[in-house]
Amino acid sequence: MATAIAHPNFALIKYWGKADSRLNVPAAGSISLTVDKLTTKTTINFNAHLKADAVWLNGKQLENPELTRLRSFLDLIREVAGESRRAEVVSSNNFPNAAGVASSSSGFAALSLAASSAIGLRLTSGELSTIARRGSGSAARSIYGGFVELVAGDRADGRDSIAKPIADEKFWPLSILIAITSFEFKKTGSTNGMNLTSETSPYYSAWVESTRQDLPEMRAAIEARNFTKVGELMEHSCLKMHGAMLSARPGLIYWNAGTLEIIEAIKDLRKQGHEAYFTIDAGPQVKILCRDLTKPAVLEALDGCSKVAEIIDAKPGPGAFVLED
Ligand code: 2P0
Repeated sequence: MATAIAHPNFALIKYWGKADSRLNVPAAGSISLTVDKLTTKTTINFNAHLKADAVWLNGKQLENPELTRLRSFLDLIREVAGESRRAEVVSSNNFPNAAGVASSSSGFAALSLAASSAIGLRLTSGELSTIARRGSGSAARSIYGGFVELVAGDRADGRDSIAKPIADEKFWPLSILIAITSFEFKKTGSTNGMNLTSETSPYYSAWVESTRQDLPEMRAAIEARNFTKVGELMEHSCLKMHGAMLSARPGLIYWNAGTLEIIEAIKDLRKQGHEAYFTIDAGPQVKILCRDLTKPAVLEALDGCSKVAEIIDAKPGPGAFVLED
């Protein structure tokens, strides 16, 4: 039995598309920032008397299709460890699931760590990230804290598609404000959404190719703590990804009216000299990056947005860790 904690991350350079669906290898690398306030806590108990894996998420027993996805993932870990026992998994998040707040990133990171630790697998963080990636691409990045790159790799077996730390959570204590505009479940999950985009968007190859070029620029901007460059590149990657989503057939629209209201508010703030940047994932929530100095102005601007339901006031957070008794 073991319990692990992981925090979700949001991408500064986005991942949206796979080179290999079976091995869950991304078509291009991505760069993220792990978030401190949001937490997934997962306990796993392998038990020889169990006939099948059972999973509870936020107090509710998981059913298909999510249960099948979780069982296949546990099969993968069992295969690596030579383990045959089934498991009971109890997991809880302190934030909304499946609404673009990256619950799968912390979910599969915490599960990978808890499961490997319960079985007694001794893995490096890099090895753990490749296992987490098989559950969910973004989960590989949540193994580490702070700024993290998921490298696409070029091996056919996907083993070099691994997360690597760029700078830890203390390197640059920026403010992260997450504006929640809806608590509804998203209608198209990320895996289906990215497959639809790669199969039907005429912009997809340009999206992948240009993302590869964005990666070294973002890495350098983070290392130089160049906030303007990080913010501009982050917004560009976000809008470019949503452009590819919009151009799928049928078009994928993850935004709502509240999302657009916030985008306008952030752009207005910049015109007034307050430097803040937005990014949006596969959902309607908006993540805003700013320096502490600018946080009061951003909070005031969000206060003036009629469709903001909740604001999460966060900082860069640590990587996944095992909770000792
Ligand atoms: C990201 N997202 O880089 C991008 C931006 C959402 C939009 O990674 O299919 O749940 O499980 O590997 O990791 C969400 O995708 O996808 C995601 P799968 P995942 O954060």
